Amino acid sequence: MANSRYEYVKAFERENYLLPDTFIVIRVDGKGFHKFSQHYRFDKPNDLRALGVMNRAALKVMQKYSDVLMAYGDSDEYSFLLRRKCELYERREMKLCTLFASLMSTYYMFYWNLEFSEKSIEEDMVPTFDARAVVYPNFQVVRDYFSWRQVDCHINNLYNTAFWNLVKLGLTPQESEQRLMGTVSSDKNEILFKECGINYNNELEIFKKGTILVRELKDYTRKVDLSSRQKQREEKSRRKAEIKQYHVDIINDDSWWESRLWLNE
Ligand SMILES: Nc1nc2c(ncn2[C@@H]2O[C@H](COP(=O)(O)OP(=O)(O)O)[C@@H](O)[C@H]2O)c(=O)[nH]1
Ligand SMILES: [Mg+2]
Repeated sequence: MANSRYEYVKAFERENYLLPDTFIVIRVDGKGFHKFSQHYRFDKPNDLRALGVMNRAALKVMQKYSDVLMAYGDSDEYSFLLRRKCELYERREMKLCTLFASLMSTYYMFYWNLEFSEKSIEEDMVPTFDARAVVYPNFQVVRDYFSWRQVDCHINNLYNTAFWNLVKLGLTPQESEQRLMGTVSSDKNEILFKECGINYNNELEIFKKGTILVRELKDYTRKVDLSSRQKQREEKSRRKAEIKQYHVDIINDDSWWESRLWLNE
């Protein structure tokens, strides 16, 4: 194949190398999960087992790539944080995005069939995910990024919880939508409490907060100018580190972040 007269076509290829020394976040999102969730009859507003499938797939991706230090997911999306010095695939955007999207799709399918053996995936309704990569210049923006996703989870979940509970009370979807139009958070809490007899605080944390996966490095201390031996050792400890799962508020909890300074690396 080498040096054939056709090889000039290679010169048309383009590659985007993500900016060095910046935090990379790759977000995957299920394609058409509105339909997918209807087809496979997800519980409303949240299907705990389907969320479990998402979490297992994301965990598997994290186990595969030690450069992923944390991930956050809710509904049909997951965001993966890659460390600043990550050199995976020379930081080639297309490689990373296509890989994360296809891994999520195949692992999702795999764990779905384990979890839901009574309704395995049909060929005309397969789970697929897209992916995008964004680079962030400092850790404050990274924190704000995850806050943005968690706020989104909260807003959607409060709305969906109120919506489906009104429907359960006998309202049509249209009436339920009307009832919630123009309401703020406190109104929705009150509707849930007074009309549906539900205290939103008692809803599952995984629904309200989403899921945080963290690679927990033990005995971490910040070091500068690592030798290549030290870098190898760090890489090894990242690979061996336990990945823990949380459903907590990461928006306002400074100490949560401060006790995980390696995320900052
Ligand atoms: N019933 C139900 N639906 C879900 C659940 N998780 C995700 N979905 C659906 O998936 C959609 C995901 O949102 P989005 O990505 O914007 O829509 P998409 O373009 O259809 O994938 C939601 O709007 C819901 O319709 C769940 O746990 N239960
Ligand atoms: Mg989607």
